[in-house]
Amino acid sequence: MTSARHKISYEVLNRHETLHTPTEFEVHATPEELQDFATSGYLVRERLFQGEALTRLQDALDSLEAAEWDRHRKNPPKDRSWGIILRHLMDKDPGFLELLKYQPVLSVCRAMMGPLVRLRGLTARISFPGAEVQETNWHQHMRVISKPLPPWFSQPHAIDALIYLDDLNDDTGPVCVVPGSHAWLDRHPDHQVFESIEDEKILRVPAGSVVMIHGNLWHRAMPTLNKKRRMLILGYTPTWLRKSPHGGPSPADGLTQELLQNCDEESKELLGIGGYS
Ligand SMILES: O=C(O)CCC(=O)C(=O)O
Ligand SMILES: [Fe+2]
Repeated sequence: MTSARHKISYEVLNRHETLHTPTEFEVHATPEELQDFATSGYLVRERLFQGEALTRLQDALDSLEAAEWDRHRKNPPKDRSWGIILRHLMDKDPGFLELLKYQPVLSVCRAMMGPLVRLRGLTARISFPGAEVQETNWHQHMRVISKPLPPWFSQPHAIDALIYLDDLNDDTGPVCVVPGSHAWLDRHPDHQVFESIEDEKILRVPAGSVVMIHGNLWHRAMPTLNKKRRMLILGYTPTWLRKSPHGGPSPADGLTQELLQNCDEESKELLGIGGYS
């Protein structure tokens, strides 16, 4: 589904000429939606991917799952797990690399965090019934907040687009968020809590939908009971933060390394080369 768009411009003061920085760009959201995202910490986009665009991502993920299955399920956990997590997706299939500049997500990231952003990662989570219970505990993605907050602490921001390749329902497992929790800088979710917590909001969305969340937002995925569930996490952060540490460095022979040999300044910036002074 396309949403209303508007133009936005940022000037980067004292800008160094090697910065890519678009001066004006079109944001795939209304000013009200951005305001609401800032307050609630999440933004739902139903059926952003449809038809072939959705099938391409599903097929690419199915192939990758088949290729990496043994590695992830050699010693299956006994009673509970998150399912399988595949990492460095942009290095492994050109269909995933296409998401690097996917405007419905990237333009919103630039509108919320400034024009200088970089990829934090593209990861997949696949969960399926008939094995151990597959669900996630309450967690957040940014885990580096100091307590108490030092006067000049830089609050890290990231946006993770949760891209659902299957319907989210009670068979596959809805996702839950706590609206406003991204702004809580004085606490974190208790360890290994899987149950409902106060003020949680349960989201059920059709395949192809995207739920964008601030990296500090409290969230969990409910159990996958009856039907396989596939999702991707496309994350961005300001250029001066680092990419996700999970899964180690990008594969040396991956597609992003190949792209970096011959690409525009914007791609370099998005892949973590430059974009800061
Ligand atoms: O599967 C979901 O809905 C969310 C997964 C998640 O939060 C994660 O992998 O970090
Ligand atoms: Fe998560």
